Parts: sequence; structure tokens; C-alpha cells
Amino acid sequence: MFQQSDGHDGRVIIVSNRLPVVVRGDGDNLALLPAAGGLATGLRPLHETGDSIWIGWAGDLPTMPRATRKRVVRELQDRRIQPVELTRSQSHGYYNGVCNGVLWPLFHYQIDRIPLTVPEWEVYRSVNERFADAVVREYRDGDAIWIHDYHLLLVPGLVRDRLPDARIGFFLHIPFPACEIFRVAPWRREILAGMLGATVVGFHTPGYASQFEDAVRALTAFEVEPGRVTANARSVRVGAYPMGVDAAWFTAAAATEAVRMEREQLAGTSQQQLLLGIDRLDYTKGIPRRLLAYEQLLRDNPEIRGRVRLIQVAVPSRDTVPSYQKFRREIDEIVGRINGEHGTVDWTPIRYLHQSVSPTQLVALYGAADVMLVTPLCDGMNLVAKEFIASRADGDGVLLLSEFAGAAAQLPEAVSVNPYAIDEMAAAIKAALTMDVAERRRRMRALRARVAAEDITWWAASFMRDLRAERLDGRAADPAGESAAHRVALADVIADLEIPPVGIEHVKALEVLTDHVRRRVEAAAFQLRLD
Ligand code: GDG
Repeated sequence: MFQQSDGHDGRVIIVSNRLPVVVRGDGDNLALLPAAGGLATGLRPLHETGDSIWIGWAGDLPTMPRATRKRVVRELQDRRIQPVELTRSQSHGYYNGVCNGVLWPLFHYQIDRIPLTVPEWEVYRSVNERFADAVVREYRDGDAIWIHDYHLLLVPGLVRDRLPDARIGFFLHIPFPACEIFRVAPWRREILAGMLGATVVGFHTPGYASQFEDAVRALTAFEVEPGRVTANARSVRVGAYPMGVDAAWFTAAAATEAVRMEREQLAGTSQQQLLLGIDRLDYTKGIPRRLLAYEQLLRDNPEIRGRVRLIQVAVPSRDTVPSYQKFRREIDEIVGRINGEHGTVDWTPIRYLHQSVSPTQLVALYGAADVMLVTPLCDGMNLVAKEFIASRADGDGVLLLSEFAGAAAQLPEAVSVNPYAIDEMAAAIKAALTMDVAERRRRMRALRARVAAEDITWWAASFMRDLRAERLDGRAADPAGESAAHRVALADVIADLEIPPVGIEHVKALEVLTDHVRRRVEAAAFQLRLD
């Protein structure tokens, strides 16, 4: 798929912390199962259909008996997966300590969750070096390297030191915060230098891209212009590439017999309306406030008790990180209280599943929901919102979407909510439950068109197109002839206006200005939606 989409021969080396599969069971019952989580779900179909190699951390591999370990490595290699092995202390310090103990809360504006004693950065650096070693070992001339996410912020720079001419892409799957927050990171300059080792640095939204540029401007001496940073005489492209989902897969899955049967079972004979939440159990996803808004809805509208229910799936996640264990107890308590206080002998307000569900169940749940609640406090993109839309081939269902999810910038027809305003959220849920069918369908039609057009293939193709278009000396090449075409068009306009002849430097300046204006307009449009 990489090849078909960008028409280039070289392979793509995908590099991410986790692999697209997890190893389950032991002995003869070992199985490689698809990993959950946004990054794995998004990139897996591209890897399965393209000429790529995937480098990532293989979890418990080093602790397995020798023969088992060998078998797993062979099976991984058959799937073009190259495991990076880490010792327990490496994975503990890097994954639990720095990645999920510090970087995750910091980039999601939750600085209060950063522990008083910051874990050792040395471990993070050395693990990033191990990943860089693995990339350099695999690399062949002509390959493009695509590094992902906050676990590997230093890898682009480390690879650049050893492969000065390589095409290196970096994509951040979480928000890039405002500079006032980012500068809290004790290793902020090293992080920026690491990311700027890439040829193209990508984010989900134009807002995150500008915030990254602000941080580079404030914390380094590098030259920054909209969409570009000149770092150590190398030009780095900075852009927004909103990640999509495999929309065709979800739409087709929704029409299968297995999903239809599952959906009918969920609907049962009840006339209740179904509210649905599906998230990793993470404090950024806004589950407690969502539950409180639902409670308020029940309290303010006693007539709807027994006529509505909420299914909340909270997939276990990072349960070895202390703040996640505490958070899990907090949710258990809220669910218990609401069910205890508002439930009756024949009605339970919330069905809470602390487990993952199968893909068939997932699509059936999306299809059965009257209102999908996606209310994160802060979220890079949020693929669940897009999967819900892609699964609604029936053209019905309402999406309630937090304005603080990256997806909000692309999905203005959703019902927008501020997840911190519980009253407002309760009122929005009620409005969604009572929205008339014509309005629901009008919104869903527009949402489906966008999610189908800007899907996972479109996302990967746009990123790879820009990565391939950069010249290896760091300046933009022009293989598609796009800017040439723009120049010709501009020359026509200028001729029509009878402006005296302009030089190439004027055209360049106009291009920069146009890009700048486009970004300002996008940011202003986004801000307007927030207001
Ligand atoms: C990060 C960023 C960004 C969830 N439960 C089950 C299940 N899932 C799948 C969903 C979806 C994925 O996991 C979750 O993706 P999100 O995008 O919602 O969230 P994160 O995991 O936090 O992902 C996020 C993403 O990276 C991509 O860049 O959008 O902002 O935080 O695909 O379907 N899948 C199955 N059973 C479950 O119970 N089968």
C-alpha cells in the first residue's frame, strides 16, 4: 500500500514502541494477536499490504524459554517484524518511568500527574539508542524511515547522526502542547533536537504543528517559518496530517452476518436508547466526568430513567503505572455509586466492562449506539470517533465529541462539548438523544463523507508524499510538479493584472505567505469552533 500510494520503489521502515501484534499464551498455545491502541490499529493494514519492515519493542520476549523465544522471533520475522529486546529495568525506566510517567501527562497538559522525582532520562536515551541501532542495521539505500510517537523522540536525531542522507519521517500521535507547558520538560531542548533530526515532522492538527514551531522559536536559535525549520543548515518540513481509519473495512464489517447478529443481541427487545463509550482506561479520555454528566442527566430528567442505558468499555491499559491503578479505582467507585443510587431491580444505568471486546463486538456496539460519547480532556486525534462514523452505513447515530480531541478539527458536524463543563455535557447528551432523525442523518452524511475520503490510506499517502518530495539536502523537491503548476498559474494571474514581471524570489515569498495565511485561517477556524 505504501508503494501503490506513493509510487516509489524503496521500502518503508516503520519504527514504533509497540509492535502491531502481541504474544499471548505459552508453550504450544502461543499466538500472535493484533495489538489494541490507535497507532497499531492504524498502521497494521498498511504494513500488511505494503513493502515495509516494522521495528518495535517485543514485550516479554527476553523472559521466554529459549525454544519459545526462537519460535516467536521466527514468526515475527515471517511477518516482516524486527523485535527490539529490552531488559526489565530498561523497559521499566523508559516505558513506565519516562514515557507514561512524564511525557504522556505533560503532553496532555496534566502536569500535576508528573511524579516529584523525575525518572532517569539516561534510560530513555539509551533505549532510543537501541531503536536507532536497529534502524541503522535494517536500512538500505532508497528506504524511507517512518518513526512514531513520544516514546522515540530522540530516534530521528540519533539516526540522522549515522545516516546523514536518509529520508526520515517522524509522526507524533499525541498533542504537541503549548510552549508554556512543553518548556516544563527538563529535557526540552534535547527533545526538539531529536525530533528535528527528521526530514518531515508530522502532527495530527495545524494547531499542534504551530505549537511545535513556537517551541522551536522560543527554545532554540533555529530559523522558523510556517511549515519549515532550518536546523543546523538542514531544512525540516513541519506539517499537519490528520490520521484516518480504515473506513472501508468498518463499513464492510458492519454489513456482515456476524456483526448483524451481535447487534441484534445488543438491542434485545428493549426500547431503551443506548449511549456508548469505548476508550483505553486512561485519565486523558474523560471517563469520570462523562459518567458524572450521565448521572446529572438521570437526576435532572427522572422520566428517562429506565429508557436509556450506558455501555462503557474501558480497555485495560498501562496497569503497571501507579497513576493508572489509582485512576481505575476512581472509576470503579463512580460506576458503583451511580448504579447503586439510580438503578432499580430491572434496570442498571451503566454496564461497565473493564476488558477489551472483539472486533465483531466493537463494530456491533458502534452500530447499536444511539449516541457515541467521545469526551476526552485532551486527545491527539481519537480514532474511536472516526471508527463509529465509518461503521454507520445505516446513516444514523449521533457523535458527541469533545472539542479537545484532535478529531474535532475535522468533524464539525458532531455535537461539540467541553468535557470539563458537566452541566453542558448533560444537556448535550439530552439534545443528542432527542435529535430528530432528519438532523441526525444530515450530520452523519457529512461526517461519513469526510471519514471515507480522509481515511488511513490518504493519511499515510499524504505523509509519504511529502517525505519523498523533500530533497535529501533538506530542501523541498518538486516531483509532482505542484509548485511548478502554481507558479504558472500565478504567472497567468500576474499577467492578467498587468503587474510588472516578478522574479522567482517574489514567487517564493508569496508561497510562504500563502502557507502562512492558510495556517492562520485554519487555526482561526478551529478557534471559532472552540468558542
Ligand atoms: C493514540 C492517541 C490517536 C479500543 N478498545 C478496543 C479496541 N480499541 C481500539 C479502537 C481504536 C484504538 O483502540 C484506540 O485509538 P484512539 O485513537 O481512540 O486512542 P489511543 O490508543 O490513545 O491512541 C490518539 C491515536 O494514537 C492514533 O494516532 O488518535 O489520540 O492517544 O482503534 O478501535 N479494539 C478492539 N477491542 C477493544 O475493546 N478490538
